[in-house]
Amino acid sequence: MSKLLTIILCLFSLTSSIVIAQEITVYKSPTCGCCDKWITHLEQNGFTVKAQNMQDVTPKKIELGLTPKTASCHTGVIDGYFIEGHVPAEDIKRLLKEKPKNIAGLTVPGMPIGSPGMEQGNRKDAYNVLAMDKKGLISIYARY
Ligand SMILES: [Cu+2]
Repeated sequence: MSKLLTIILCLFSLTSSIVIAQEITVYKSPTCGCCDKWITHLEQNGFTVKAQNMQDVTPKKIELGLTPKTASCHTGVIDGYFIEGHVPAEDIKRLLKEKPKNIAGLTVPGMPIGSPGMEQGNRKDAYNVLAMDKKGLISIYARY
């Protein structure tokens, strides 16, 4: 009986932690169309999105250590990491799986054409997903 209970509790905590980890809060302007498209991309990849509309997302970005050079349109927060701009869902999943302790978040600065939520026909511009560490140092996390 107690063994069965342990198994059930384990399964329960496992599923609930997955659900929590997959929930992302996204700060964005209410009129941002590409932000909504990116949210749809995340939802299609299994994330639960809590969208928070605000007129100016800049204070949130500054609070998280983002600069004009590393910022984009919307700002997501998941599991203590920021996700800035049109970061592909795959990279967020990798981040949550690896849980690097020195990384503050991922960013795709600007709004590259062809990134998730920025589709324009067949055009795909090359872009990098950048990782920012807790001291603000940038490294390349993924190339597209
Ligand atoms: Cu955008």
